[in-house]
Amino acid sequence: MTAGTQDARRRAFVTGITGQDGSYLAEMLLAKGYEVHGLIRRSSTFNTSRIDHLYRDVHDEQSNLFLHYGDLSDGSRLATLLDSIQPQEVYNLAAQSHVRVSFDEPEYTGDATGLGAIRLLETIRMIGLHCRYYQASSSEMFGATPPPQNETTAFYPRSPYGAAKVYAYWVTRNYREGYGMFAVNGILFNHESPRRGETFVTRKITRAVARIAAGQQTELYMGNLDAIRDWGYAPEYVEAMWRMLQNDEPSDYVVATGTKYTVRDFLSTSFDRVGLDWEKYVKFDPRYLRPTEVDALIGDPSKARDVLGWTPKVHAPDLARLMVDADIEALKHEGRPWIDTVTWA
Ligand code: NAP
Ligand code: G4F
Repeated sequence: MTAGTQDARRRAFVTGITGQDGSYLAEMLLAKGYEVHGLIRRSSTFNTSRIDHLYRDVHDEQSNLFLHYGDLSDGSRLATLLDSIQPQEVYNLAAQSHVRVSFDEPEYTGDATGLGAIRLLETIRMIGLHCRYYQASSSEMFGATPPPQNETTAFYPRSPYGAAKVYAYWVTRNYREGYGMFAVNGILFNHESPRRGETFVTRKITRAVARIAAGQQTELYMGNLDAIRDWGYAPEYVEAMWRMLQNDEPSDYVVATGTKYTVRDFLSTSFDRVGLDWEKYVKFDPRYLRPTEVDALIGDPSKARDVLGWTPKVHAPDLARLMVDADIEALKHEGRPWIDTVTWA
């Protein structure tokens, strides 16, 4: 079957499909019977380890996942792809998503994370595509504004990444209000999983805990342990993204657990899981500090609960434990592919 065949399956186009959220979203959409098209970057090494378990050869009649080379910096490629695929749902998850890295690569972050959104929106408008558009907005946009944060809280970004996400947020609203597009912002607070990138703080911790417990590492260098975050479980958060696009009206939603946990708390729970005292292993390294820090993010997800019927089940302590367990399991498979299993409703 070729891409975009005329059968009744709904078609979704997902940018960032090789990332944490993209992999769970693709998995969930496939479980719901969608035909999924993902944008992947050409790389000299394989970059699809999070979705390899979903992929079937394109010559397979049952294939319903299609991958296309492209980049959010390449507007003409986005136009060609969207015009040929004609998806009913577009999820823009691609971004240079690392806050610390955005201080090193501010211009590129603005291009991919900010301008990438307008390239997609303008393509959709220009080719007259009738689709629903999801923008991966972020609690990082609230930055220095104190918690709790909800849909009406003022933005005060504290990084080039946060500023780029504010731009993408506003162009999404502008295309909704100006052109009547079904375009929504999911303002997601930090969400984590065994598929989280290894340099984000939770995964850095749980991976180190597994390696220390196995005698493969002796210390862990960290930055600011006082930061407060509202950490949830990524598979639950991609369900919220999908619900936003199924609702009758387009709107913007905060997705969060409403609970707070410090980096220090996450360290303590993670080391406790293997019976170790974190203070014996963790050392400070200023290179992990940021020029401007976001001290506290705690979301108020009332609107997502009331309008979308979405509620989180996994909270930070359980999340830390499940990620430690997964990293211990992954260590046993080191050098061979391993992926966590999720049961979809
Ligand atoms: P992630 O794991 O870092 O994945 C980012 C994805 O974007 C990867 O597939 C990456 O491709 C792709 N990408 C990066 N630059 C690109 C470009 N120029 N063109 C095309 N693709 C590009 O991020 P995530 O945690 O899944 O987050 C998904 C989205 O939600 C991101 O936009 C992020 O900023 C946002 N968000 C995340 C959180 C969170 O806590 N996870 C919270 C709020 C918002 P490669 O695999 O080739 O690098
Ligand atoms: O895990 P982090 O790097 O995530 P951060 O900066 O909160 O950003 C993540 O969440 C955003 C949503 O709010 C997303 F939009 C964004 O794409 C990304 O997914 O850092 C969390 C906290 C920070 O306060 C940081 O300073 O942990 C602190 N931290 C302390 N030591 C560290 C470290 N962070 C990292 N990455 N590495 C450390 O060694």
